[in-house]
Amino acid sequence: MGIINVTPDSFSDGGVNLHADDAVASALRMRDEGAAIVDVGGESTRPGSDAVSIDEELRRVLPVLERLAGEVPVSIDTAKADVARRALSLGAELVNDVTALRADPELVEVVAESGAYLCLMHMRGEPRTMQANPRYDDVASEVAAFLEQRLAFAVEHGIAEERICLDPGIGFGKTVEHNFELIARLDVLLALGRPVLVGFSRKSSLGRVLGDPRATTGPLSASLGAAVAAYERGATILRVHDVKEHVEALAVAAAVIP
Ligand code: 7PJ
Repeated sequence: MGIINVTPDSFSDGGVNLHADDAVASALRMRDEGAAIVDVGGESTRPGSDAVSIDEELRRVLPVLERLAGEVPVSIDTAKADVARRALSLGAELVNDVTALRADPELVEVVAESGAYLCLMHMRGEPRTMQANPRYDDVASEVAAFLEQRLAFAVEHGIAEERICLDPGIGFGKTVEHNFELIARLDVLLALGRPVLVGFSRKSSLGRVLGDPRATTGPLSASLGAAVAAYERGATILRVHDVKEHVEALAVAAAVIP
């Protein structure tokens, strides 16, 4: 899954795809490099970020979605029912909601009626404050219990279980140690019986593990290490910025992993 942030302030690629022309070109390049889907988002959810209005989010993503329709499978990264509805009508196939259907009570119905795929992600707290001292007794079982509950909620509201993938939410209300433990213990999430998506690309925990305690991003080399480790532990969807390099690294990992 290639990442297209149509935002001025994303932590890792803020501004590069803010103009529709650039976002479309990036998405088509990612497709050509081997991405199975591109995840288009108009609201930054990095730590400390503020929400954007529906109008602003639509203004950012709709021109991009219009031009990607029929060109590449699209995921819409939004927590808003109105944005998802418009995106799905333009052909988006998956709704990536980092709030796991908690922010907008209408989103569950929009997804259920459309028959779209859905990604449910774990987040502790909200983006503005989530990195302030997150604590868990057992991060893997707490994240799994949350995702199990959100999966049940989605299914109760008419979304087919076969259409749902689960995501530990790397960096969303977690310390460096929590993020790595979640990958080490990915089997706890896989036990829920759904595909697992991991998004570690360029995240600050990678830079911190490499020795910079104030890192706000991580390098490509470290992103590739995290993606291969997650894949080896059973993740089947990797959300990444650098598609070509990840496709190559994962192709090699796939050649040695049964
Ligand atoms: C994630 C995400 C993630 C899912 C972001 C960034 C930070 N959606 N949206 N999983 N991270 N499903 O662009 O890397 O880890 S925002």
